[in-house]
Amino acid sequence: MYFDKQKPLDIVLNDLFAHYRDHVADVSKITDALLANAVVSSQDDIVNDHIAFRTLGVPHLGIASFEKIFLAYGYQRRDHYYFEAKKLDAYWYAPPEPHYPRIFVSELQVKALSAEAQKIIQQYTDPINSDPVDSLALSNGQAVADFLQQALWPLPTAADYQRLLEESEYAAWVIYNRYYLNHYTISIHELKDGYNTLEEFNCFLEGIGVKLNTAGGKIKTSADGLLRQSSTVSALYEATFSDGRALEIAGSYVEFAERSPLPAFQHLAKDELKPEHRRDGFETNNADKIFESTYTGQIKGEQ
Ligand code: OOG
Ligand code: NI
Repeated sequence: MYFDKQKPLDIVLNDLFAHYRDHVADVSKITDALLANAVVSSQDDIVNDHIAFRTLGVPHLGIASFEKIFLAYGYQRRDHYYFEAKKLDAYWYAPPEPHYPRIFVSELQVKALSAEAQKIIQQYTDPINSDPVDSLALSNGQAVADFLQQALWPLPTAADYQRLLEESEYAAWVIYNRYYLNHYTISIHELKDGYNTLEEFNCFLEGIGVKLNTAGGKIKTSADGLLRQSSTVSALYEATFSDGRALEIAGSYVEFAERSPLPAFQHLAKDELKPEHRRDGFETNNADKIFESTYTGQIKGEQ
């Protein structure tokens, strides 16, 4: 996907994507259908709008720790978002060069959870008494890629996972899935006619049997109307817990974003439009619903 074998950022992004594609069946299913319909001629033709990660807001972890990796690679922190009901904070990061994806990183406000849920999380994270990113050689792309697949805390018990799930689906997701890539995002507006609106693309996705997140409607639209997003719902994966019990739990999903030209550039012809002419950033109300792509209600279709 990213080709400069010398650059740590390229190594990290390629490795994250390789693990994600191996794990999330919808990734290849969608790429293969786009290839079969001659919408793209390889995975590399698909523009990755952004990738996303989830973190726990406890000492030495959370956004303040995680962001160091991507700040070192030239990413810049931009807007803050707050999700009151979900007890989450997030920032997005602008890439060092336009061909790299934006990054969206969220963090659970652990202190806002019940004492019991806080205790469960702390039981796993308390032994971490220094920032794990600080001991990483960030110039070594493979070391960072390996770090992002590594467990920083012990595997939870099934009972702890289930207790967290009752109170915060996000907390349960992170305690098991850790820093795994939460989603990559196909830039819909970059595709050819017939596929480059979310209405058309969602119709194509449902035609190949992909299940979409319906929270807030299948298409989530920003207040200015210029950022529209849809996403799949996570599949269920059999996960084995530290007590040997197995449960079906949520993993990662795929997102689709359509960014329209900003008012000042709406007169430009299609072939004159560059990424910088389009709506940038994220939208709290869209994101709030996209988080639910890993929620039990969406996965089981209860809504
Ligand atoms: C992130 C949800 C928000 C977006 O593009 O607004 C998001 C998550 O599920 O962790 O991806
Ligand atoms: Ni996203």
